[in-house]
Parts: sequence; structure tokens; C-alpha cells
Amino acid sequence: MKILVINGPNLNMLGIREPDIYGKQDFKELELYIREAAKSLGHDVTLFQSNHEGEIVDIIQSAYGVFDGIVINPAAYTHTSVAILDALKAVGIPTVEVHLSDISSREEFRKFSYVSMIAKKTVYGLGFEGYKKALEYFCK
Ligand code: CA2
Repeated sequence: MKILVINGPNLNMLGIREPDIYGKQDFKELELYIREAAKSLGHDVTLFQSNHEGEIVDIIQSAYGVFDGIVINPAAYTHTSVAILDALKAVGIPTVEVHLSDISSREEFRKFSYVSMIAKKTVYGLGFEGYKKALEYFCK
């Protein structure tokens, strides 16, 4: 399947700080992991990362009629962005949400996710492996 993987703000800084929460590996290693996981599952994957909410809305809109599925880690926008939720609703592309950390056991503000309102599945607390689990959803 054609899958668009979107990573949100600050994920490009992985490995630089907070290794206890997000692990020691950097963003390049995450992208390599996602590419290899997608290949092993037979998916055609496109990767996108942005620190800007509007750019994430734009890439979701441009996915309409092009991609069969979206895997998204909206990062901090998870907890704030009605715009990203609305874009996902607008395109109607099946979406799986991923978080590296266990957002259910961190600060109160991380427990709520707008994207979870539309996501077919949410995977959290599994580190890089969460992206593979998300890609596996599209093998069904
Ligand atoms: O656990 C996740 O994947 C998050 O989506 C990561 C976001 C956070 O705002 C969400 O609540 C949960 C943060 C992305 C990266 O943040 C960094 C912080 C310090 C050093 C490097 C990256």
C-alpha cells in the first residue's frame, strides 16, 4: 500500500536530549527504521517531517487520492491541533497515530489527543517499534 508517514515538531531533534523518554537514536535512524519496516511489509512509504502546523495540514490535504494510509506522530500538535484533526477528517484516509513515549503516563496535558478522535488505532510507548506496528495495521 502507499503510506504517508508524518512526523511533527521537534522529532527531528531526537537523540539530542531526553534519551530516557525518547531513546538515544536520532531522527535519521528513525527514518531508516521506518523505511526498512515498510519495505519488509511490502509498503511504498513516503516520509515527511515538519515543525509547522500549516505544512502538516498541507501535506495531509495533498495526500487525498494519492495515499492509501497515513501514519502520523503529530508530536506536540497531538494535544492542541484541531486543524490537523480537521484535515484528516477532510481527506478521509485511514490513519494510525504513533507516539514514541507512553503519553498515558506522562503530564496531564499529554493524555488528550485530538488525532485519536479520528485514528483507526493509536500506538504509544513502544519507541521506534510503534511505527512498525502502525504500518502493520495496513497489512490487514
Ligand atoms: O511520544 C511521542 O512520540 C510524542 O509525540 C513526542 C512529542 C511530545 O510533544 C508528545 O507529547 C509525545 C515530542 C517530540 C520530540 O521532542 C523532543 C524533546 C527533546 C529532545 C528531542 C525531541
